Amino acid sequence: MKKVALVVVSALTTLACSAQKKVTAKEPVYNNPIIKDKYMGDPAALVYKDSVYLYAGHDEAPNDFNFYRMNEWLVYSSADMVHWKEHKVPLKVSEFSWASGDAWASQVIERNGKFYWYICAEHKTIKGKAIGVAVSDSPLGPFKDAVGHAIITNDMTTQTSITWDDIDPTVFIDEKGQAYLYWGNTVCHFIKLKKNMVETEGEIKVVDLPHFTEAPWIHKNKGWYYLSYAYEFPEKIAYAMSKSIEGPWEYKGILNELAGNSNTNHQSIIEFKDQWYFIYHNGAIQPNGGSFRRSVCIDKLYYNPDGTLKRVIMTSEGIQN
Ligand code: FUB
Repeated sequence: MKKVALVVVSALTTLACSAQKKVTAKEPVYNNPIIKDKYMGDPAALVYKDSVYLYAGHDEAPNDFNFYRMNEWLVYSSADMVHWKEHKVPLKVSEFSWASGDAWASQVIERNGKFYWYICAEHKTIKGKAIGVAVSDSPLGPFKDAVGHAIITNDMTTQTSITWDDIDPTVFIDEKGQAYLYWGNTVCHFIKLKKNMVETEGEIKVVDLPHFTEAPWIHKNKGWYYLSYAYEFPEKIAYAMSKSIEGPWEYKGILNELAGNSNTNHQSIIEFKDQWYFIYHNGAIQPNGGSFRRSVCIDKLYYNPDGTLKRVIMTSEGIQN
């Protein structure tokens, strides 16, 4: 009898232990890409009040179509960088009467309670890409064309003969209240914006950056300006630093390596609740993801004590709670 009782007790102990193991084993959570039911590229994030708003171009190319098909931009919001809420489509290329298509890279910025959305699209009558601006009273839109015409067109920039050098706008307002528009492909341009945010001021200037392809993004931390950009093609992300937004910029090196399964990478850099984030796209969603069916990912960004940036570590886990 005693022997039977011993066997039963030992079997029960083994069972209890394995049950305990099952309870404590943690399932991995893969938060990258952050949105898995839709393709999108060119993430541009805006921190406003207690939320982050993420704007991206909707990649609508069918699986057998190997170029961009993009007619609208999307917006998502989050209060913790982990859970993202999709909102109604806030802006379509058709809003711009001067544009014929291509909802390429863009950025939204807030000034005096209004939200200005700088976009690039193909121009109907001036051959090539152009930059326009839409405005709204809410970060979620609806956005309306602010001026009825493009503010930068291909005929204004003559450094290269390509017709797609006027793309990828990014805007930054410095501490004196001066707004700057940076943009470009092959050549990186910038110009001042008037306080009304819809008119340019002065002349277009050029920044010389090694292997500049496109996707400039400006951010500032502890007295340093950072100009990150897509480097070479297929694209890595590199960056330069300066004490002034007008330069001179000192090249600092590669910030992010090639993004998986996508020849573009396109970053956005923000600080939210005391943490810096690097937001980018890749072609991770299988089986049909790729350069024209992209997905947005987020990983943390860290600084070295001298202000330079640590190389981004792209992860599947992304941002965890
Ligand atoms: O999304 C179309 C183009 O691809 C963007 O304008 C570039 O930055 C690249 O990501």
